[in-house]
Amino acid sequence: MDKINLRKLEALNNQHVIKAVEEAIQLCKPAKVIVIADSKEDVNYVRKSALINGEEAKLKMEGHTIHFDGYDDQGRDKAHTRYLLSKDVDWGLKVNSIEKDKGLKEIYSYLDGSMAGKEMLVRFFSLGPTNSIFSLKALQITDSAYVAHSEDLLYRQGYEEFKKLDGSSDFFFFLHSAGRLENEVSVDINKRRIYIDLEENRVYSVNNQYAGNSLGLKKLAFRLAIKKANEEGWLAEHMFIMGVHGPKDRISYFTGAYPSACGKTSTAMISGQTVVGDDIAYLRKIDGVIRAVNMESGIFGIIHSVNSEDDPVIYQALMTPGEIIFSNVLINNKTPYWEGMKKDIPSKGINFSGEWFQGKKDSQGQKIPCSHKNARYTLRLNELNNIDAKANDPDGVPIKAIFYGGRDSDTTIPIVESLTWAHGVFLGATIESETTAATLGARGVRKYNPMANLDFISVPLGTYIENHLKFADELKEAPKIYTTNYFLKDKAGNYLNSKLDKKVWLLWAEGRVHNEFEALEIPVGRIPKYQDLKELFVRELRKDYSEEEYIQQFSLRAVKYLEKMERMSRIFENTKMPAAFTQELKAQTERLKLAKTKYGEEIISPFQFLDK
Ligand code: SPV
Ligand code: MN
Repeated sequence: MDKINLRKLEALNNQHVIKAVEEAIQLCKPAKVIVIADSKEDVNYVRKSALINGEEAKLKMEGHTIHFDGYDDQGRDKAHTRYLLSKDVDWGLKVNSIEKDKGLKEIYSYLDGSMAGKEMLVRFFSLGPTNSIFSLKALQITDSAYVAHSEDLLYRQGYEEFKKLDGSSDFFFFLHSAGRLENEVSVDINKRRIYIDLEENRVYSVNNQYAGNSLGLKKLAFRLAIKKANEEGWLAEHMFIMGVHGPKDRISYFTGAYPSACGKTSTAMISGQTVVGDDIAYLRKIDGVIRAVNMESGIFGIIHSVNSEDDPVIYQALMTPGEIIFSNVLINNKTPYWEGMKKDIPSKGINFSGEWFQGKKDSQGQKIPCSHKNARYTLRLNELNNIDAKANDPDGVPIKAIFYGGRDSDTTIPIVESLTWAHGVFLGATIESETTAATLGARGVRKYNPMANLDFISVPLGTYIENHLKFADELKEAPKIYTTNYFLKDKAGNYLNSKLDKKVWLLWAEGRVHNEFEALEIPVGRIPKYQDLKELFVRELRKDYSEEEYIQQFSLRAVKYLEKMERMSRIFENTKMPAAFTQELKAQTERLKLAKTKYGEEIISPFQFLDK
């Protein structure tokens, strides 16, 4: 490290930072160390480095670049993401962990010399708006300029924030090395490891580039934040935050947790609404009100099926000059193409498999699509024309409602309001979703995913749920809680709803929050009344909504729901859960059984409940 860089580091007056950097240098043995502060020149340096070292290449449109991850590095590697534990923990769910000394020894051996001949970038970020009591601080060390550049787009600058630490060790630390590269992608994928030290608030990640594995600040910081939040009585959640625009300029802020690829970003981007964040929220109780901030300031979004009809705001941004990283899409003539963009796709180009041509097959004989299903775009929220005016407010926004969205084809009603806060926590804790391409492994398998957070919960499940239950204590008014399911199908396998219908569910909930609609109480919660939806469909989508559609979508699939309750009972059988949670599970099961007996049907029309 030369004098200039050393001085930058010393100006922070923080021995813990210096020690972390020194240890990383000793271990990774970089050729050079560059400390990046908040200045434009420093940030520019990172952007340029990614182009010079070939991790990114310029595209035709000004500011756009392409980055490729390795063929086998296209999603989060759950199998090799582990907690380092020095003692046994009764998690109450399946958690991937490794004995700490053993894990450290292994990952140190992979990090040893991993930056030889490369440049080490030292970066400081704020997780959440600057000057905010919500926010945490993060030190990222990486040899990947792509990683550091992505974090510029996704997080707020934190060098000046670190000065405010006053020498304390209250920051997260992330050490990443892409490892050995060939054609600019990590090649030692069999040695890809992501190890999380919850005791030291540190994460080590090696031999990978896919942002969900490599960017410390995304899902890795999130795991550390969940633990911290639990200890301190706030919430760190896998949630969007959005401004829902009701009648007469009224804005009600909602958050929503959805497993990967279940409609979280597309809900946050519903037309006519404004977005605060699309992935991770920090929530606190302030003066009896739940307020939330986006801990990020950009979007790392799935590009598959983004097109001018279904995602006009994002599509528009992707077609406009501006700082955007495309990853794992098809490039032809320096222009990006992807599946589902509803444009003609060239028959050849470069994609995540290298030279690509229409009909190219993988080693299993499967056709390789032009873009990976988990191909992504990375951009700052302020590139979007629907960014909310309060997106960077250090006080956050007051939350009126919480959505929990799953993905199933045959059980959950499109939108249901919880009966109480505790019932809402129960609904969130029992989300199921059919697996998608955002993680490596088989797709379409139904998986239980509490609060869409299964992959990230870093405290015992019972403790995590207890923290949620307690969060409504001492509130002036608890937010209403909803579950959604955009993925119901008919017997022939066709979706029962169009992609746009979620706008109606959202605005119905916004009206409910302000006591503008009545609801129908059924065993699993409260659902909309037909007449209200009919009017909303005309108002919002100029669409005639028939009674048949309503019955198809909002009937109670009692047997399917009971099967789900059974699955949940089995899951929680041997888990220490809060009494209130167990009570909700029992009560909902009873209500379902009663209804099944009373109406004598497997599927009960909502109109039957109206008649009661
Ligand atoms: C998700 O998969 O939930 C994402 C992308 O938001 S990742 O960075 O992979 O977590
Ligand atoms: Mn996510």
